[in-house]
Amino acid sequence: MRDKNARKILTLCLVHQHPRILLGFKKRGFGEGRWNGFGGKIKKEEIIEEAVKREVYEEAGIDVSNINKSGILEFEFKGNPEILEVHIFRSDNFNGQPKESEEMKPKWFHIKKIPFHKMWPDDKHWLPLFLAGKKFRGRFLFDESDNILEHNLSVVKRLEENNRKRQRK
Ligand code: 8WW
Repeated sequence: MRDKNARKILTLCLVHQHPRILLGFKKRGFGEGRWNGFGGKIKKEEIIEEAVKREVYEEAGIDVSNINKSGILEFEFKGNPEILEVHIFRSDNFNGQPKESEEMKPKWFHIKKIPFHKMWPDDKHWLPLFLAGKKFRGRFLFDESDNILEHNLSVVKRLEENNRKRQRK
C-alpha cells in the first residue's frame, strides 16, 4: 500500500503545430501560475490515452485524436517520498477551438518565444527534445522552492511501457 502511494502517474499533453505550441496557463492547483501542457490524474479503470484526451478536452476544450508518447519523466521533491511519474504526449492536430477553462487559459506560442521563465524549471531541459520529435526519459529532483537539485535526461529509442513483455518486431 505504501509503495502504491509513493508513485503517482500523471499525464501531460502538448499540441505542437510547427512552429507553434499550445500551452495553458494554470490558474489553480499544482503548478498554479505556470504555463504547461494539459494533463492530470488518471482515473481508475481509465487507460492512459483516454486520460490524456479527457484532460485536454476538460482543460482546453479541444479534441486530440492522434496522440503519441514523447517521454516519461519522474519528479521528486526533497522531503517528500512521493514520485510523480509524468507521461508526456504530443499531438499535431485537434478538433475544436481552444477555450479557457476553470483550470487553464490556453495560448499559442511561437517555439522561439516559449515562456520558460514562467514554466516548471525542468521544461527548458526536455522541451527542446520534444520539439525535435525525440523520445526521452528523465528524472528531476527539486528543492522546497522548485529549484532543480539533480537531474538526468536521455533520449531513448523507445519508451517501454509497463511490466508487459514487449512484442518482438
Ligand atoms: N512540465 N512537475 C502534470 C500534472 C500534475 C498534476 C496536476 C498536471 C514539472 C512539468 N509539469 C509538471 S506537472 C504536470 C496536473 C511538473 C515538476 N516539473 N514540469
